[in-house]
Amino acid sequence: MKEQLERIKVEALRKIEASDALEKLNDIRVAYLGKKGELTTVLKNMKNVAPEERPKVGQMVNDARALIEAKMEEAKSSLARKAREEQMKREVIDVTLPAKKANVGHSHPNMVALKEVERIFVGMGYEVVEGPEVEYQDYNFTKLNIPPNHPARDEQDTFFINPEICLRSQTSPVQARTMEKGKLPIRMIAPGRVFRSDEVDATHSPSFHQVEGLVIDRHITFADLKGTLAEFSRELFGKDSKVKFRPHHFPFTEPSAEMDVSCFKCGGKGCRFCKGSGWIEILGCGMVHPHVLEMCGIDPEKYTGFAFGMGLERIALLKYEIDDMRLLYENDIRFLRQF
Ligand code: 2NL
Repeated sequence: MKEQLERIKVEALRKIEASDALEKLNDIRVAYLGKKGELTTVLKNMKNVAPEERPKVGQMVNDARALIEAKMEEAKSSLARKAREEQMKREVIDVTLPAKKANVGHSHPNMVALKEVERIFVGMGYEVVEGPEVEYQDYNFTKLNIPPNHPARDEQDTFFINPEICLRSQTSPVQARTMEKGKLPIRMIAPGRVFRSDEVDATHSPSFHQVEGLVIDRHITFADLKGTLAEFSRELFGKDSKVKFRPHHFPFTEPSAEMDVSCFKCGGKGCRFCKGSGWIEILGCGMVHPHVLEMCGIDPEKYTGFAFGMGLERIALLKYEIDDMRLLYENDIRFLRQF
């Protein structure tokens, strides 16, 4: 009996020592201490032991059980500790590593250019006004003195939603709406997206952006227009920038002109950038047609005004020396980050 107990004890302790996983320890517990385990079997066989020996053997069984249990607990906590240490090694965090940068994107060149244009006009006391991209023909054309059979209304140029409603082909309807409100004087710019049925190429897109401007007050003359737009050019392209006006025609202004700025690359001598002319066309402008004032509820006998319009993409391409408008719509962050 004694030898059997000793053998069980030694064997159990050896197995505990050798076990490298919690599940194995559990198997050992079942094999030795469980209901049908070896130590339990010894107790069950107590009837074969001489009565006077029984307390002593009982004591030995209990001692063996206590020892095995203690070793088992020890092995268990040592295994748990090892497991935790390994986990810590695996999941180590190096707090000295540089942080991952958030991918924050970049302002679009159109918006960089628009902020600059807005800064200049706001500095001269203008308000920035926005309006709907889907417009009534009435605001997009009629009130701007573009008569019903004018080619600009043609399906080829304008996207129609239905016979009365279209995608605005210019931001002028925003000015028409502002004039109609009747609060004078007006000093405003209207930036925004406009739509024309154009094929995509290096200088055209069916959706692009405009900034139009409008000033209405008593005694506004073409001199105010020239002075304002010359100052705008000096702010945008540098203080040595010169402007010139060429007669032109728009239905909504009379007289009308296109304005060129002296080439800011060559100073006007002529280079590849200005195609040798020394001048770069940047906007259209004119004195608001009396008919337009009338249709928008303003008395042309009392008030006059000037207006202008420019393509924002054109300004961005010029200012940042980008040679293809399509680059502006790809939104490749490596491209955008340059501006
Ligand atoms: C261009 C020319 C222009 C206007 C836009 C305007 C607006 C009202 C009344 C009168 Cl409400 N005129 N806008 C005037 C002249 C030229 O744009 O080449 N834009 C890209």
